[in-house]
Amino acid sequence: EDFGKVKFNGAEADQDADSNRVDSRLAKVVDEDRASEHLEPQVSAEKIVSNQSFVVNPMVQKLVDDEERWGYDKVPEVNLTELSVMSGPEDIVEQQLGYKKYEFNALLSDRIGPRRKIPDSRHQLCTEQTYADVLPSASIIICYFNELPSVLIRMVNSIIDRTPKELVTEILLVDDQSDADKDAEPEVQNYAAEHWPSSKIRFLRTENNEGLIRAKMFGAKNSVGEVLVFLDSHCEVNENWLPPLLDRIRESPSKVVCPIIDIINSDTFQYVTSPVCTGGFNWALTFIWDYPPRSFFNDPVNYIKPLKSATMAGGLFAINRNFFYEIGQYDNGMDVWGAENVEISFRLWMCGGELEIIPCSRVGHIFRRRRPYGTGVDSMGKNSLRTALVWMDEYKEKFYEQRPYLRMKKDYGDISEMVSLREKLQCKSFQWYLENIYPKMLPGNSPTPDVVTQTTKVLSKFLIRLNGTTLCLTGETTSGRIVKGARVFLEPCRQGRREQTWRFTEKKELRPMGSSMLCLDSLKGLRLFKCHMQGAHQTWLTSSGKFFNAASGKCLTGRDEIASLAETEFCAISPQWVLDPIVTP
Ligand code: UD2
Ligand code: MN
Repeated sequence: EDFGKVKFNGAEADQDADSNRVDSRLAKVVDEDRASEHLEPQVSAEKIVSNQSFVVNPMVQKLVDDEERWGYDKVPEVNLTELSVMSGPEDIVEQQLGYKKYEFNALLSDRIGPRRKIPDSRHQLCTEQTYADVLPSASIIICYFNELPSVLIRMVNSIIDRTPKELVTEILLVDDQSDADKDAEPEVQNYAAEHWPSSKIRFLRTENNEGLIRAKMFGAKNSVGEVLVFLDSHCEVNENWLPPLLDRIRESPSKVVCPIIDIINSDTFQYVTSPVCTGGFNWALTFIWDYPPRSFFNDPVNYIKPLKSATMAGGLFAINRNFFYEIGQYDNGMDVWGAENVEISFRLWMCGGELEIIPCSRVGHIFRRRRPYGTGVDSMGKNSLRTALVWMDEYKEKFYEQRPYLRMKKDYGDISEMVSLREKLQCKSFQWYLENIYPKMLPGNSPTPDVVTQTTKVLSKFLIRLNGTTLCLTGETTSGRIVKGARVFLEPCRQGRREQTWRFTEKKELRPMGSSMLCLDSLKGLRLFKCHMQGAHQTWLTSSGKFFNAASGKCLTGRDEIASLAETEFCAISPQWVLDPIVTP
C-alpha cells in the first residue's frame, strides 16, 4: 500500500508537514493504547452512578434574549508567533499551570481570545458543491468536563460565525459536572449573557460527572432538533461545515456522517489541515486512521466524495434524532471515556445504518496527549470489553489475544440490555461486518501484521551531552537494567555506560544500548517505552543542537545538575546538546 505524499488542496503537501499530520493522528492512537495499557491492571474503582438523575441547570433562564445577534463580520486574524512570546518568568509559570490544568497551551488560547480566522481547509472542489435549499435543522451538543473557558467560547463563536443561523436549532453546552476549580460554566455564561442569543444557546448540567458517553445521551434527551450534531468541547468549525452533513442525512436518515477532523496543535494552536482518511480499528479495539493509497486521489473527485468508514473517531458526528434512538443511542453501561465510538460504529453497520466521512465538512479539534480526567479508572478496558462481548461473536477471541488480562475481568457490568437490543434490531453478524465493511481485518487479509516488528537499522551511536556541561542523557536502571517506563536523567558522562549510549535508528528513534526494544518517548513526560515503529512521540529530529519531537511539538531539555530529570519543553527555551562519539577502548 502506498501511504506516501497525499495531494492536497491542489498542492503537493510537503513530506514533513504531511508526516506531522499523520504523526499527530497516530499520537492519538498510541495515546489511547497507552492509556489503557497503563490503566488496565489497576482495580477499577467503579463509579456509583445514578442513571436518570440529571437536572437541567436553572441558570439558563437568566440570559437575555437577542434573536438578532448571529455571526460577526470582522473575525480577526491572529498572529500566533507574536502571541506565543513569553515576556518573563511569570508568563512561563502561567503557561506551565495552564498545561497542568488542561493539557494544552491554555495561556495561548486565552491570548487568542474569543474569535479568530482559520484557514479554509476544504478542497477547492467543495466550494462548487451545492446542497438542498431546505435542510433539517440541528441541535449541536457539546459535552465538556474541565474545559478551558476561552476554548469553549471560541468554539461557539466559530459555530455562530460559520453556520447558517436557520440550520441551528440550538447549541447545548452540557457541563458534565466539572471539578469546581476547572468549571468553565460561570465564565462562559457571563460571556453568553452579553454576546450570544439566549434563544439558541442553552446551558445544561449533569448532576454527577457521568463520563462523556452518558453526558452525550443526557444532551440528546434534552435537545429538540431533527438532527443531533455532537462535538467535543475544544473544536473550531470551518467554513460551511454543517450543510454537507445535513444534506447527506436529508437524503438518507440512516446515514451517520462525520466531518474530517483537522488538527489544532495543542501547543501552538496552529490549525493544520488533515488528509482525507477514514476510520478503522485493530483487534485491541483501538481506533485507527486508514489513509487511502495515493492512487485513490488520481481522480480529484475522491477528495470531496463521501467515504464509507468502518468506524468513527467518536467526537464529531451528525445523526438523525429518530435514528439515534432507533438504534439504541449509546451503551448506557459505559463509563468516563473510550470505545463507545467503536461500539456505535459496529452497531450502526450491523443494524442497518451507514457511516460516512464527508470531506467537504471540516472541523478542527485539539488532540491532547493526556486527558485532564479519568486517571485510575480503566474505563477504556471495561468499555472495549463490553463492545467485544456484545458485538464481536467468535472474533472476541482476537480481542482477548490482544488484551489477555481482560479475560479475567468480570466487573464489566450488565450487558444483557445491549444483547437484547442486538436481537431486537436483528443485527447482522460480525463476520458480515468484516466481509462487507472492513475486509482488511479478515483472517489472511491483513496487510499490517498484528504484531509490529520492532527492529530497524541503526544509523549511528553516541553519547548525548548537555552543551557546555559534562552531563549526559542517562536511562534509569532498575537492578542494572532499563525497564519499560524508565525515566531519563542527567548523569556525568562516562564512555561505555550502556544506559548512556544511544542508538539513532532509521526510524529516527533513540534507543539505549542493551535495551534495544525501548525508545525515547515524549508521550508521558520523557520516558522509555516499547518501540512501536509508528513515529509520533518516538521520532526525534535533530536541528541546531536540539532534539525536536513533532508529535509533542517540544524539544529535549535538561539542566546542569547531577541526577536531574530530563524532560521536554518548548524548543524556544530548550538547551542544545552535543553528540559525543563512542570511543572504543
Ligand atoms: C476521542 C473523541 C471523543 C470520544 C473518545 C472516546 C474525537 C475528536 N474525540 O477522544 O469524543 O469519542 O475518543 O471515548 O473524536 N467529557 C465529558 N465528561 C467526562 C469526560 C470528558 O463530558 O467525564 C468530554 C470532554 O470534555 C470532551 C469530550 O467529552 O469534550 C471528549 O473527550 P476527550 O476530548 O478527552 O476525548 P478525545 O478527543 O481524546
Ligand atoms: Mn477531544
